[in-house]
Amino acid sequence: MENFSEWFHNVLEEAEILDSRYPIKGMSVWLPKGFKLRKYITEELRKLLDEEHDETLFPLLVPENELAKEGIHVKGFEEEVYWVTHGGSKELNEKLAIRPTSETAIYPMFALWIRSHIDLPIKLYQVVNTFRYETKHTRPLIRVREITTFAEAHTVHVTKEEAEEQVKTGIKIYSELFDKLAIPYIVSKRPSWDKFPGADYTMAFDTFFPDGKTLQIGTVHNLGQTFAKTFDIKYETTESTHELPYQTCYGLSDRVIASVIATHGDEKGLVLPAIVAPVQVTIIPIIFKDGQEEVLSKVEEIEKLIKDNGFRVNVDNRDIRPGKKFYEAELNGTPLRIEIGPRDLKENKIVLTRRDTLEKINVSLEDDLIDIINDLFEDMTKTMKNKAWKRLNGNVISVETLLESKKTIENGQIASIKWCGEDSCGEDIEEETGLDILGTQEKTSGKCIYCGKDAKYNALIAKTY
Ligand code: PR8
Repeated sequence: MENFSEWFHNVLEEAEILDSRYPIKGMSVWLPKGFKLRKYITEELRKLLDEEHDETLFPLLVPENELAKEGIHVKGFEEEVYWVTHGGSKELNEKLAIRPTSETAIYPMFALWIRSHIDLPIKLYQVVNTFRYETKHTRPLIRVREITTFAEAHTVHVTKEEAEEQVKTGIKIYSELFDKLAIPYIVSKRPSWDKFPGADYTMAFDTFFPDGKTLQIGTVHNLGQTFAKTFDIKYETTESTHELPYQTCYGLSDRVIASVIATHGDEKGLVLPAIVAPVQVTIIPIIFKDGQEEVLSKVEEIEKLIKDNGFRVNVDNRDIRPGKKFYEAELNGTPLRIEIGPRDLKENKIVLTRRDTLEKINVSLEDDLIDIINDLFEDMTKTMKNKAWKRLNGNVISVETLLESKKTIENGQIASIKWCGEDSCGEDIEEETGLDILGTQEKTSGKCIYCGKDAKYNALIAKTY
């Protein structure tokens, strides 16, 4: 892929995922095919969250005084908030913020709901749209002003340890989702200057795009007691004292969909993991004058068999050349294509083509087609996952000097350095290289590559979106 950015825009348009010509910058229209992909991805997320969270829905608008309550939080979002100032021609008494995220909508309600320790823990989530007036260059799905798929979870706990545990659970849930989608990721702790406004600390997932840039695709924040203090959330203990609980929140966005597209796609278009593909199998009848009836009845029989086994299948019986149908199935990323023609039927077989490798597989009509499809889907996801992880792992390079790290990043790779962990040193590194410290991972020995003090962490440096 020579020019990733161009490829990405083209594939969104040609595979009819989004129409980004909507006349407001940073906002696009989900087209039916894209909407289905989005639906199946969010369904997978919901399945994972529903195991221990309840889904809710809070209002889009937040009163100015609630938004303004948490000083650090509001400062972080100050420049990104859209405001509703009028109802018709009447100026509102109090401005209403359009949620950039929902802490300030949800936590005043937590203060009303939480009375006693028996009300805890609370684990809620919602999948909504949020709005951020992003000043950086916007890109469909990657940096948008209307985040259409903002999946945010909010939890409240009695103890600090429970909140710590919940951070780990959030990381586990997101890892499971990304594994299902065959998206590779790096989990790291964001440096303090890059954490979520108001959080104690932020754990982040980054993936690696084909153009050598990393994209933050999910974050898990430990909020400590900061928001509880601000919003006066208190519970009564067994000893009848009143205490502040501990909170976490974590979120994903349209970027997950962008990552599925960017990670697996190729020059022919989308390549989708079967689990989220809008159409999983497309059957293409190859019609000649002879043997038409046999072909059509076999097509019908196989379509029914596949459908009855719970797969999303379509028959492409449009009156156009088979070549055009193949081209479209490839562009749409349909995992499996089945051609059924008179010659193959005479030989008692059909031909399957898997989208990831474009390998053709002859299948005898005596074989168990459903078993074969299940095995193929599993193998395809595994192959896609291995390929993507290999690319990520192969591009994380340990370096000893800042100059080397600069070169690594110029090469479209991620540099791993030893770092003392001190804010001032980190900020100097960023300033000198013009690059971002993504985050830190496990403790390490040796010396900081910049200041020479004892190194505390491995830090990753990358070009980010
Ligand atoms: C929170 N509160 O809000 P976060 N376009 C697309 N995706 C985006 C954009 C954007 N402009 N901005 C952020 N994201 C917390 C957690 C409730 C949930 C994505 O956290 O500000 C990023 O992938 O870190 C980010 O990880 C996620 O939204 C959550 O946003």
